[in-house]
Amino acid sequence: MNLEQELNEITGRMCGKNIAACTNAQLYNGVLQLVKKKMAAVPAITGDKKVYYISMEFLIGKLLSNNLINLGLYEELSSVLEENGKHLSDIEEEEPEPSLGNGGLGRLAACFLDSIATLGLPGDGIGLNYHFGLFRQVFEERLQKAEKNSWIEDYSWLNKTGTSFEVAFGDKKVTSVLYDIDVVGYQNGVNKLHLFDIRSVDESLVKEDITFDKTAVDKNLTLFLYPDDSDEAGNLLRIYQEYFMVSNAAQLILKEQKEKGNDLHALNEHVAIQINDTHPTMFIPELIRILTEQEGFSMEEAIQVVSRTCAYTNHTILAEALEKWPLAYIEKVVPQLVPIIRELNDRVAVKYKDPKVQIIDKDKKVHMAHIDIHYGYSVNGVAAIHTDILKESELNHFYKLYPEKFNNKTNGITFRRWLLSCNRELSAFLDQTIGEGYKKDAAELEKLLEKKEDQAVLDRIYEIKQEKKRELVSYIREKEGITLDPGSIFDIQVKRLHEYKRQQMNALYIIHKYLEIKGGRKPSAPITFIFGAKAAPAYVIAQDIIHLILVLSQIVNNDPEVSPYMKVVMVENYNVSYAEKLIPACDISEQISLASKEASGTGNMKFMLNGAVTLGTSDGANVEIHQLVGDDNIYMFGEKSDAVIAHYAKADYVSKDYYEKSPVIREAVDFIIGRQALAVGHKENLERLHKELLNKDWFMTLLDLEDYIRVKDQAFADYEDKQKWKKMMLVNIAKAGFFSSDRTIAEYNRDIWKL
Ligand code: 26Q
Repeated sequence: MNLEQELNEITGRMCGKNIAACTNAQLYNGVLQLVKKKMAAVPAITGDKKVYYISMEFLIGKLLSNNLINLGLYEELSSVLEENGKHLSDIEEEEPEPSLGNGGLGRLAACFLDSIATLGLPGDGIGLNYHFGLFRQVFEERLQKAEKNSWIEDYSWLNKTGTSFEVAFGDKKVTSVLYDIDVVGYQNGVNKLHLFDIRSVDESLVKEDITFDKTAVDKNLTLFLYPDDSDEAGNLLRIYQEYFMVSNAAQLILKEQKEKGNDLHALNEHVAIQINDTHPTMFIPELIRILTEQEGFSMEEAIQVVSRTCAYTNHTILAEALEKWPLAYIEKVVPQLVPIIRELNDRVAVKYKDPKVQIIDKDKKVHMAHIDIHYGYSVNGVAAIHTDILKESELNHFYKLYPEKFNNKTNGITFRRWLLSCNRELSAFLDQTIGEGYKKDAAELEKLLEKKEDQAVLDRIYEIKQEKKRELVSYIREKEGITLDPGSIFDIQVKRLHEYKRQQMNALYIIHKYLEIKGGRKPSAPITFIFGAKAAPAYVIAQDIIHLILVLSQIVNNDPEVSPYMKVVMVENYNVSYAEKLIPACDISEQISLASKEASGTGNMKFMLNGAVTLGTSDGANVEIHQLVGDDNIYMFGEKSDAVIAHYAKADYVSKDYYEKSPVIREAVDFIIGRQALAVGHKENLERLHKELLNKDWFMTLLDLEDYIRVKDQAFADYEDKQKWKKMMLVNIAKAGFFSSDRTIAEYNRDIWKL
């Protein structure tokens, strides 16, 4: 049977129609079944040693297009559909997007699974099967509202496994149910993403406004993913979720190892466990507990083998984001772990007196990262500067104890999704221009540098950008009801809303530009400012920043004097699918975090790969992008991380001084509570934000604002030199190879997992 016959057979069985007669929704279900069948026929990746990547988040995005590419079926299926009057792109729109992650950390886990399979390494993901995942964002009265986002339909990528375990909490027992999603490598075999659910889950617990009874843990445990600032009541539920995940993970891993006949005393020879930030840290005491209570290990033996098996990745240096749970919470949720955690703490206390490295502090809080560092064999940061800061300041007291454990693994992104799938025009052009080798060895993208003087190549890269901008314009017109000019410069900042990422600084630039145009100084080319960002529901100032951006959008777009020169859009419900449309259409990539605060960033890499030029601070992976492309192909500004760290140490940053010194800053900041803004926005939100910027500004927006304005204006002016811009685009694409997650995973394997 050929592909067309196979698909006709499936749709006939599912809905009694052939391909041509199906609706797009019916056809999506048919194609889903077809692809799942094809994946089931691909051999599993096997080997003597296997990595388990444990994570509370796997932000996998839609899977259809990626799986087709990795199976080598994209073109063939696309033609089959065309011949039947259907379009693969329409079918892709039918797929619901699972939102099983907050942002960078979750998306990284998904890119890693793709690369692990593509490199043919045995490695599975282990996480939770949230029914609603992260909330869906809608705007009402220029404020964010959260709605539930259900993604599990009758047909989905989830496969039932029949595996289930018992998990005991202090006050109840639950039974888990395991679902698997196949992860197929590019021209390679299949690994699994294991997602655990509770058998007694009850979706009807959730009310219209997405509130639910937080104490009914046996019904709610897998309903939602916690946004990164859960409230008091949510904290206990978060601990239930974390323990549920790691207890299932430990049971699954031991079951698989026993089935293979491996000796658990030599677990580290057959298994590597990667702990994705501190969220799965309780895996360590849980595995020790099971080995000692059920497998006849002595405490010493269990600690030894676990310490040789577990490795920890740190994704943040924000002190407030490091997990510290009151021992009393853990006692309430999982009393059986408390003696183990105390034992781990006592062993540390005997060896080291420094209070900074203890596991349980004087306030009886458990520092999760400290468990990972003492009882894991590897600690890695996610970009060169981030790892340096961990070693030299944030975790310096640990680095002095265990210098050999610390290592850097600069993040990466899967090129299958972030180039081949989201920008088929560019990847097809690269195929013709430098051959297809870059798909397996991303470093080959550098071959493009040989074409730097080739006018036809430069023109085509620019033309593809225009094409992607036109596509985005029609998508935004349809989704947001806003009409944009594809001839304008597309300046894009998309990422979670956080003060350290400084969306508010971008907003202040927009105010500045608006006032300039009102004053008669028109920009040389029209500019479109695009934002996309979800804010954690309890993060008040983040909500206010969204409000300000939506207010600006209203003011700017409706001002006939200004709107021919600039437009502002904040897209609703920014997610992976939206990113796939926005990133290929971007001219200027905004990466403007306060230096030292963004561990890496991965959006920066996606933009670069698609030919955008970065406007950024010396932070996270921007530093490495800068080194790769050189001064002439990036716009850097702002204080360096040393200076920022010194400001914090001396507590000498006073935002009001910057406000008072600079009329430009003052004018922009005061616009927030000016007549025009208050006519459109809410007084409470705008005044709170204004006050925050003037009296606190913890992430030093005003420190860098003037330099930001200067360098951003330069970038916009340079855009007018088309030839220069095209060359910058080319260099950025050519140098992006380093940021393939295939390179990152090869390094994890070489230095940490040793599969
Ligand atoms: C913690 C406790 C309770 C509830 C939630 C959380 C929580 C959840 C998510 C804490 C942090 C996160 C997410 C962190 C994150 O996405 N970090 C990003 O990781 C990326 C991948 O390494 C980096 O590129 C980014 O720089 C980093 O911000």
